Amino acid sequence: LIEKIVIDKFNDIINKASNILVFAHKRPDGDAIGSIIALSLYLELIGKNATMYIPDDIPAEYDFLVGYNKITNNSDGKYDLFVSLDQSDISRTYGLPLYITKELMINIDHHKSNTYFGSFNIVMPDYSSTCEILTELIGDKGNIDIYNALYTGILTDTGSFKYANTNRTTFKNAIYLIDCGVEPAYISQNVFMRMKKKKLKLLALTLNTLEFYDDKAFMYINQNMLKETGANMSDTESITGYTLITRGTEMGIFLREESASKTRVSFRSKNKYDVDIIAKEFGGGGHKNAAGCNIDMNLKDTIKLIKKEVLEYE
Ligand SMILES: [Mn+2]
Repeated sequence: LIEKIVIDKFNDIINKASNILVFAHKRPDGDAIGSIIALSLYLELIGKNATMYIPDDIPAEYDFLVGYNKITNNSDGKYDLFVSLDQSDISRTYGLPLYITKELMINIDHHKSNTYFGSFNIVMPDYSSTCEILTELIGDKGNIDIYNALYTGILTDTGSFKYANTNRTTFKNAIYLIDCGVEPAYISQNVFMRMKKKKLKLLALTLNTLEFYDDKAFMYINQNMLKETGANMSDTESITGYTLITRGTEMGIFLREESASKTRVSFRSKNKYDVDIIAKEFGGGGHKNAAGCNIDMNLKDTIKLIKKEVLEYE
């Protein structure tokens, strides 16, 4: 449980602020989006002006959440407090106003690689998700829109309670949200059973690229596949998990061609491997079971490089 002294200080800081920018990382996932929406709606509920800032496209599967349409990539304005959510490092924030300073920044996150860049840091590596931390911070002072967003982040960051980050506390907090009115099937069906047909076609093409080496699986998306299906990069966020679904696969590597000279690499693992260590070798990071990095090389060469590195792991 988060200590009362931490919750009190959190409340104290937000109570003193009036215009608050709440932001999360590029390529936002369900936890980034859920936490940004939940906290912003909560701040508005207690009479603050909150801006939800994500400098990127927002995956469509979360459009059922109240507040989704208020997420903006425009950070112009005057703020007296910044809240960073689900980000291990501030360098992922791209395009934030230059006057942003450490003195006015709350940093709420669950990445163990967090660099404690805020003036007040609530970093809980044992928690499944940033939304789970917010569940305890907000407690019974929320409403159903807030609780739905929080449950969405817990659900997606745990892979529907499948990943190794799922523990007793995770379920306790999920049950707390259910007691507050969240209907699990409503969230699951909205997140996982409303896929756009072009995304399903992209998934089919992507699965065709799967290659297996012992207990490791490689999969990629290139720009041609996006063109062919009409899908876009924000449709590819949730595809990563498919690298791990086969029997005997312990590590999944998913590569996305961002441009002719930039490739995004996502790593996933079950229990055997700590992919955070691997991602760090390439300047990235994340968690034991989910991490990523950017490589300034084309897709083909990146695949070669990563294979060379990763196939040595036992
Ligand atoms: Mn997260």
